[in-house]
Amino acid sequence: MRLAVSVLCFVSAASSYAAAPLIKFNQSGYQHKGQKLAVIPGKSQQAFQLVALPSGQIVFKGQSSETQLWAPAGEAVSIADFSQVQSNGSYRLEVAGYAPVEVQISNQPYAQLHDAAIKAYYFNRASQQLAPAYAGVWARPAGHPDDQVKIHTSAASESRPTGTVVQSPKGWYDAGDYNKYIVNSGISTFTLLDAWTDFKDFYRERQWTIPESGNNTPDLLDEVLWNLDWMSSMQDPADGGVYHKLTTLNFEGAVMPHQAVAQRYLVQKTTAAALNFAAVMAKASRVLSEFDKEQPGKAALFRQQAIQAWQWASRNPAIYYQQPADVSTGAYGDKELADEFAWAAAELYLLTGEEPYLQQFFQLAQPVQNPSWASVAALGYFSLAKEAINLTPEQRQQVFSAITTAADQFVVQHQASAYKVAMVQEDFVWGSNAVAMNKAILLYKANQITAKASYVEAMQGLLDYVLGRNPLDLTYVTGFGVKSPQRIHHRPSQADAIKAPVPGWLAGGAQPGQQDKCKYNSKLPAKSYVDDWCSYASNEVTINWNAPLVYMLAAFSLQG
Ligand code: G3I
Ligand code: 9MR
Ligand code: CA
Repeated sequence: MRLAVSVLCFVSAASSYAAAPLIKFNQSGYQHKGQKLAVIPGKSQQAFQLVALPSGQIVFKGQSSETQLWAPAGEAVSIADFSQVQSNGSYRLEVAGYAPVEVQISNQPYAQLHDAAIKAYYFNRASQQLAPAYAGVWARPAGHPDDQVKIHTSAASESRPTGTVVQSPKGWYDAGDYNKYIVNSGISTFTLLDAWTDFKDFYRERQWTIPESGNNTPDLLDEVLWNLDWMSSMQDPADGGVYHKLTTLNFEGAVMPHQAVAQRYLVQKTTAAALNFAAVMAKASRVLSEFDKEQPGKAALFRQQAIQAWQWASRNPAIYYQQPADVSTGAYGDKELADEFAWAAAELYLLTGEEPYLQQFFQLAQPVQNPSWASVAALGYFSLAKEAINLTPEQRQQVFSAITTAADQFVVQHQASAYKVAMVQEDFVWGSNAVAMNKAILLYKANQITAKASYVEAMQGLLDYVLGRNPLDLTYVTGFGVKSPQRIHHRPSQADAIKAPVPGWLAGGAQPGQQDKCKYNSKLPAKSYVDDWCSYASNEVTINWNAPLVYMLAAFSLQG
């Protein structure tokens, strides 16, 4: 809405803002054609204006909405909508009584951020030196060769008794810790492979200076292969079972990778690991079949491994992860495996074309929920919706509406929320920022099925949220925005001599569990975040949280 604002008095002295709350906006910028919202805490219907820089010309005047309460943050806010401004450039957003903020509008506001978010995986590579040519100031020696990993008692078998030494190199460290967990690696790898599937044109030529840049495989797939090679080594060739994790007995201290040298173990084969592995390897095999010349033999190997893992899981359908008494690292335990079975069945159907897998998928008929490491039903629907060409019209309808039904709920949440963000109280769990990004993926998928402006607006709202339009005025990605996390729970960032954290990492985000018992400033769900090394429950970074961020940034970059 355009308004004549004659009574406005824009205060300019910085001191007058000291106590005032800040305008919340997407600190990475807005896409020229997209929706552009800022959040103004406080009174309803505040006059605002957008001033072009450096000219100083006023290009838009408006009035914010009625104030509404956003319960997760206990904040009353109104929305300033300046979507009508579509010319690329820098602008100052001014509201009387608030510190003005500088807003960017461009075709590609997220391309650089995308490259950093995917480069984060390179920074977390195990078994490889990070050379200055690729890692800059974050160069470091190689850590964790993982060429002498021991079989833990929980994983002992006839051909590999306790203490057997095996090799399981490469892969990405899970997070701020140095262990490697199949279930979490799986969803991360899958999401990146899915980004390849959905945004091939974006990725085919795109490079971000990794050792493999310039070979004939796209950088995205080179990066993913670093982890696939590790995952591949986590299958016991004797029976097809998959070890749940490769880990030290306890978390290492805040030291660099090469200084974290405690013995590592392969721990317990589980059904969840086998199914997750089967799904990811099946998808990987299909993707890599296009690159058989560049990556000889991988597609065939991964195909065979996927099938063997599925067969193991079918013979052992209820082996849940049980943390051994002498192990205290991440559990990633999950006792609901119908979703893992359904996802793996969908991927194996797409790999082999064999009908019984598809029947199994529909028999399990899992409702679509927002994906997370423990809840993967949606992933099978995503793959079928995009790639199953032989579904009956009824089956196709079932797959499509499972996705759009979930997305429609997110749209309702978005529209009802004062912040115009589809995040409700229950979404503030460990890794809430990834909840936001996974919701955005689901909305993107729904929009591919039935294009609707409301899907795109809700996606943008979630991206805005992690990039600054949130109660903490924070871009949750290291190295970007006006204000971003400085003290992430990430061992290399904590232990190196470099002040700035390793860039491109999405912090876990606000959640009221506060399991780390650090000193928080608020108990409110959307404000329960502390930028401190101490806070592994709100300020850690992980591969499964960055993956949906990478996906969304690619999605938005392609639109520009
Ligand atoms: O499953 C229950 C659910 O039934 C219940 O309603 C809900 C209420 O809080 O809790 C659910 O369990 C949660 C579980 O995640 C599953 O979502 C736990 O409360 C919560 O504490 C748990 O958090 C996990 C955390 O490890 C602690 O185990 C995170 O999802 C997971 O991302 C995180 O992963 C860690 C690895 O263990 C180690 N590496 C770093 C990584 C990130 O911090
Ligand atoms: O550093 C660990 C982090 O990577 C995990 O996500 C987190 C939860 O499992 O645990 C962290 O380790 C902490 C341990 O659980 C308790 N003592 C303090 C450790 C962090 O310094
Ligand atoms: Ca599950």
